Amino acid sequence: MPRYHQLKEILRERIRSGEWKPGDLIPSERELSETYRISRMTARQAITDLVNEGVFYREQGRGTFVSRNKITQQLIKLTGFTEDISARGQHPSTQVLSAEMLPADEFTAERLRITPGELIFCLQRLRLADGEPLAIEFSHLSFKGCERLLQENLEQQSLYGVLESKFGLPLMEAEQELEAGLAGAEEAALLKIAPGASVLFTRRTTYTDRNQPIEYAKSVYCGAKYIFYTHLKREQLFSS
Ligand code: 16G
Repeated sequence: MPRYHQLKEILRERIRSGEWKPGDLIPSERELSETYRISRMTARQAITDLVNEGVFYREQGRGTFVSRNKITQQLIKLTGFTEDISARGQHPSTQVLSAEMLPADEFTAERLRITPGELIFCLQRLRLADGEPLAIEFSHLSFKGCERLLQENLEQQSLYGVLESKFGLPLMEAEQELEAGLAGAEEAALLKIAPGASVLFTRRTTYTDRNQPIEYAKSVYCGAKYIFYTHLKREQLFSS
């Protein structure tokens, strides 16, 4: 395991154990490099990664702190809810609202590149972190044998985990859209927010190998609890 990776795990553990609380200032790169006998470059890389993952945040001239209640979903690597929440040292949980085989409507069929009316696995879940509702996710899955998902306990297992380890379907990439919106009465009740509070609607199509769409998910995230983070690089137009 690379050293910066090991350091990331050590730092995460300090949050998980409760030693570091949201808002706490973490030691500087220099202090970390001395404590763990690593280079400052390695310490910097670990901290930057954890900032990108939303575990820490930086304040100009003040230092790096443990993130508060907002969850940052990074839009760089393809990760699932369980991974995102666990990476922050929080406890993810799920309530399955419905799980059934239903005929695909035209729009979903187009996303999943199947014929409208084909039976797909439809899963509606409430996602929580440390018992607090964060998102409602409505996943539509289509692959050979997807009805076997009906037998899986998706309150105790991660969907991405089941797809990859039990069904042998690697998740390779995804396209995602975000749209601002307001919570309707039903969403607000599930998310324990006021009707009309701000939410983020996301739509994600996830692909397995050979560019085959496997999941089309529509989600509603609590606007006040989420930050979506991405890292942009300017394209090098001219070579110097
Ligand atoms: C994310 C995905 C969702 C996927 C879930 C898997 C978005 C918008 N959605 O929440 O499509 O089903 O992760 O999480 O990010 P799981 O592996 O914990 O079940």
